[in-house]
Amino acid sequence: MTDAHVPLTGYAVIPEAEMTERLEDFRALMASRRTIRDFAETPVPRALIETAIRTAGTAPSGANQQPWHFVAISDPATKRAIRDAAEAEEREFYGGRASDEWLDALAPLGTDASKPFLETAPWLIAVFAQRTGEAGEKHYYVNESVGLATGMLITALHSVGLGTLTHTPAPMTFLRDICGRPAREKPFVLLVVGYPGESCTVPRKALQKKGLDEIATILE
Ligand code: IYR
Repeated sequence: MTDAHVPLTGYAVIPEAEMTERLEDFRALMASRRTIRDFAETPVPRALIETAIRTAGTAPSGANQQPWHFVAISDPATKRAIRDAAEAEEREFYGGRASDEWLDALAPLGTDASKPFLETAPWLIAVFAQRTGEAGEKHYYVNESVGLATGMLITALHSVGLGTLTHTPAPMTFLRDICGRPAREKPFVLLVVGYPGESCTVPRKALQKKGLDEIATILE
């Protein structure tokens, strides 16, 4: 062991029977996650958002460079500005920029250019991917790393019963200006966070998840 390494701590072997039970519980918890587009105005404490972001910050990343930045927004004026800019982009997207093939793929979701949830939901979390570090150093595997952190953020929020929408208005450059982030950061995703609205529905299609046989090959 060199100075650069320390012993692994906090690792405990779990008996196999308990692994089976815990993993099945976790699978069921995650299988109950739905992407929602109708949010209640009910406030969500800032401390919960902060802990969820700290969880995301534990994600693995290329060379441990942690090439992410999260901007959590509850300020109504900023949410309003984001909604205005996102809806302007979406009007162009649905009004001609998207191919017919793309619109056909989206049809089962029933989405359109109207995004009221960007104001209704108590929190928006803009996730930024840092192509380079503060000193200009190159970051590696940026999209993979930020994708992993975002997955962990969604998982953390879901684990306490908070709903999310993974929203990707395209292009999202307006997020950088509104959030005051530097040019080396690329908007990665806008996560909408809160409790589901009372009459929240989800597309039937969203319930169809591929089975293990379709998503996995086991070479034993
Ligand atoms: N950004 C648009 C379109 C959209 C694209 C995909 I891919 C989706 O899974 C859902 C929507 C919108 O937010 O409406």
